[in-house]
Amino acid sequence: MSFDAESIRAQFPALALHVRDKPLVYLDNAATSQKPRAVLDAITLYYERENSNVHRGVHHLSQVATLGYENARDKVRDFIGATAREEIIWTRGTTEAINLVAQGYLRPTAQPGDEVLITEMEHHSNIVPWQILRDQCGIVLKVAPIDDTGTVDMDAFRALISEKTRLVSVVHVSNSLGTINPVREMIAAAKERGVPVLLDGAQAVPHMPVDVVELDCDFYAFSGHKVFGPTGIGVLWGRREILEPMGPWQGGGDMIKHVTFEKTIYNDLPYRFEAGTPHIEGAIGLGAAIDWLGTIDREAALAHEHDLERHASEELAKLPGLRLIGTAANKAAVVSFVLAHAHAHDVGQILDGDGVAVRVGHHCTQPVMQHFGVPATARASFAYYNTHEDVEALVRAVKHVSEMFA
Ligand code: 7TS
Repeated sequence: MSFDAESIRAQFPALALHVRDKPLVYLDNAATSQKPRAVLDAITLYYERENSNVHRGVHHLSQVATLGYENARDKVRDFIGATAREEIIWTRGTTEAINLVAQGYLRPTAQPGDEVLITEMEHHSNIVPWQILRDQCGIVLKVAPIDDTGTVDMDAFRALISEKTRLVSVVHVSNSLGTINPVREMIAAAKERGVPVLLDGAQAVPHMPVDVVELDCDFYAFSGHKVFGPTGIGVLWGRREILEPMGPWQGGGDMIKHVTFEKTIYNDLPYRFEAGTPHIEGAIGLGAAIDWLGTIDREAALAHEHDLERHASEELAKLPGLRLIGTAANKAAVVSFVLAHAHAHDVGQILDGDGVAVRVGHHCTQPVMQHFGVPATARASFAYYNTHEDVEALVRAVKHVSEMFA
């Protein structure tokens, strides 16, 4: 049975917009996805009928809000195959989740010379937190190189794991290249040396089913807004044995059991890492997004995205002066490219005039741009609701740019 992207599209109000008098062709899903009606309705319902602060409230509304908020945590647990709700920590997004690991897990025990291994294709949010730790504690950042297709050199990766490696932190799917990393192989290599692994799943979770137990990683981070949920909410999953001995990283309400001026007793998991009033409607909205994902055939949706990626890559590669950036054998639905005679920003602007929304720039992966010797790329990134007509509109618009700059 073929996948019915049209029936999915119909559930996303923003996809019916017109931009500059043209029907919107939304191909910026790696930056953020659009939201289905089910998510918008859940957020509206929350504010209309359930709005209250969570935890410690005896009144009705607070109990309803707490229930919705904590139910969403259970949905996330099931969504990523975790075994315990205590392992699901709400964060602002992937960025905050990685910073929590850097500051909450590694910093308290980091010694000068301890190593963190990443890859050359990381998003800045999986580079800079370790550089901050380097300035704070003298850790050493090791970087596994990529080749010219955007594939990690696995021999180099293995060779970079040493007795000083404290953590391997790698992106599951690259946002600027689309590369799907061989994370099972990477995790096995780290585990052989007893090294824990953090996966940045920001671009994996929106496309493929993820099971953290099956993956055998130790931390997994993702953002709600890239997986059809709201902005400002994300998740850090951590193995309970690792989280349990960790001290808090931020202090405030909710993360405590008892406070006196002399001594404070910190709360249990997961609340110990969730100081302050949380993003209640964000959690509820993400829970609704997970429910919504449960209504679609994700295997078929993933196959559909692969078709779109292949279609776009094949047609774009035919255009004179166009160079695809990121041609790994195993790729998600992200197509980055540069044109010989037009800067990426001009490409983005002209495409916008044709109603086609792509992202242009370094995509918060400046080392990737340095590797390929380009300042920026134009990037089309697909979601389940995109269609082959969207691909054709993209190709037409890029041809239009080529003609203008020929
Ligand atoms: N990791 C990866 C692989 C990402 O793609 C992003 C965001 C992040 C981490 C950070 O996520 P956040 O939700 O905390 O900001 N990537 C992009 C992008 O490609 N264009 O805009 C944001």
